[in-house]
Amino acid sequence: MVDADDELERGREAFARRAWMAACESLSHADRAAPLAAQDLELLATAAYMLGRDDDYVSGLERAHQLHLEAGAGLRAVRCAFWVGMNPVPVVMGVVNVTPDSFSDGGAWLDPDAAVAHGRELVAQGAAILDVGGESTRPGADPVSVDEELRRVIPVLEGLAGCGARLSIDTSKSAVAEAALDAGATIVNDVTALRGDARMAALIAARGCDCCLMHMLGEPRTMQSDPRYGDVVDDVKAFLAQRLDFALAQGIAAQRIWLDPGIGFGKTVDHNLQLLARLDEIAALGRPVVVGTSRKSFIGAITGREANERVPGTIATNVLALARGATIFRVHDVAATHDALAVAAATLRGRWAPATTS
Ligand code: HH2
Repeated sequence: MVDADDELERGREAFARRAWMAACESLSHADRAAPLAAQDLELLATAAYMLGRDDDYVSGLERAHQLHLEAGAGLRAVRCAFWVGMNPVPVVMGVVNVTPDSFSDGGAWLDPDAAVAHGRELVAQGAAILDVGGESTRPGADPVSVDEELRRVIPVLEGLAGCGARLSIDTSKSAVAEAALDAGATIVNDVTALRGDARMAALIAARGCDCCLMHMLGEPRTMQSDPRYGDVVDDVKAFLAQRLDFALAQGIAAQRIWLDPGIGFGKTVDHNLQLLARLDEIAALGRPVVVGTSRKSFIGAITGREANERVPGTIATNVLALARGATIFRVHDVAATHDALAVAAATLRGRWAPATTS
């Protein structure tokens, strides 16, 4: 005897399968039919996934991602990118400050041998980039001459050759950037976003290296005295869009440009938090986003912790930044951040790969 419940169940399954198939057909024909909204594409891609049609799944989500980006819907674009594996593995940029006065580790790595050993240790902990700097940007820091900056950073860059990570030079001076590129750096991290030195853009264009363009209100010496914005996220986004256009006009290739909201650079605690909460709007500019929250004072303001006790706060901000589309994470505490980001990225994707380092 046929069980009526079984038959009903089989009928429902067949109906559901036909519905999914029809949805997948629409996905395949979406180019020819009326354009689909991004959220419809997401649904159709889900249908394709359930039927094991991997190509339709990927192409549907890629198109949804693009439409979300065009509509400025950063968080939705980020979500599609994670599902389809378009979001690259998070990249940890370890900080190597060769300075006497950096806000959290000033003087610790002023000796070149100590700085090189520290950099190599950060690579062993998971840093894919080392950001070497010879001038502190903390509020009130004294300016450093070109000669002094060169004396600090060049031996360290030379000593880090072959360390297994890409080398970045954290400078606003084209003469320092040029010597650093000659010494093996392939990234210029310019906290003035090409506004500090008129020769910087042409140098980066000519050398074809990567560059990070960061937002800063005012200049380091005075930037924390009463910073004001209309809407901080809108203002920072407009600034970065304008600097991106400038860099492109100067001949720097789009794929060489990274953007950074400049956490702590002319921002109150609230400004920093709003930028992190709405980081997906910066990611919607379509370029890799760098974030530098590491040990910064807004974490101290919230937790009451000293700079060297701000690792948990740093991790919290970086994990949330990852979920909002950031890809490069500039930190002092590499081992802990690397592990947190690896687990967070695997969770966002719903997939993982075994660690290659112990
Ligand atoms: N923050 C600092 C320095 N450089 N570069 C980018 N792209 N983004 C940042 O957020 C950023 C940066 C400040 O941190 P630190 O280097 O540790 O301090 P100091 O400037 O005092 O050396």
